[in-house]
Amino acid sequence: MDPTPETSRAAQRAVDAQPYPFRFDRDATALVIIDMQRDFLLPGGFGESLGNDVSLLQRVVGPVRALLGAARAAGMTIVHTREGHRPDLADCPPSKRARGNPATTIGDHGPNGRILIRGELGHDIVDELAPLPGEPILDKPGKGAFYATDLEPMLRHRGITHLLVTGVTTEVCVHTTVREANDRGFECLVVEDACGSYFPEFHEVALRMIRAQGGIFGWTAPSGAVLAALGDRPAPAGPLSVTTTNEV
Ligand code: C5J
Repeated sequence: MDPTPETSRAAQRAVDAQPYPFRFDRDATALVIIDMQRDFLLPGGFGESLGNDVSLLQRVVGPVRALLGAARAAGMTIVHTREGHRPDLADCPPSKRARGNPATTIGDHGPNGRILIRGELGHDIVDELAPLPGEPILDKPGKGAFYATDLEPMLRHRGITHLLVTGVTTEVCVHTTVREANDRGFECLVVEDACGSYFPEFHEVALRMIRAQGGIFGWTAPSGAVLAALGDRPAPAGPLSVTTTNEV
């Protein structure tokens, strides 16, 4: 007999993921959207100041938007993060400002205001993914969303155990956050096409690193598979067929 009570059975979902199906309870899962800020996605911001082609990140907006709509429709917890610093830069390590010796750096003036500074236009999330009232916006000074923030108690208070992780960039803030979450016991699925990098090869390898060794940091799946799982139909009762390989 299936031991899961009928009330929670309705929330059970399974994603066709790698390295094996990712099972989660919609009510105990948060959609985490990492740093979809103008400063990373649009010209004139932090990403471009480091010499990157920011247009490469635009393709992430559509899949994240679809997931955001599905998560809202399902009443799930949604957390938006923003990387940035206080206007007085007191929380910005001097090493971070100097890194790469850019012509313009954190705190300098750009077309969207001071680069990577809280309250400036460039620091905010792109219009297409604007948070709704009630969706927490987490300002973080580092790459990881758990470092020097209240993300962990925010998730624990809501009974969140599983994360669907999206955003930019795959190998920097997404990866750091997933590693931090993994060490705290959260189960993470990284949505492949809802993450992006200025370096497509880094994106691919970063995803492989997450799901290698039987899912050393978590799972990966395309947004289509996640969207299919977020709908109204619960996962079938009983174990899913699980074949774990070391293929990445
Ligand atoms: C970077 C981020 N790449 N959000 N930040 O510096 O990944």
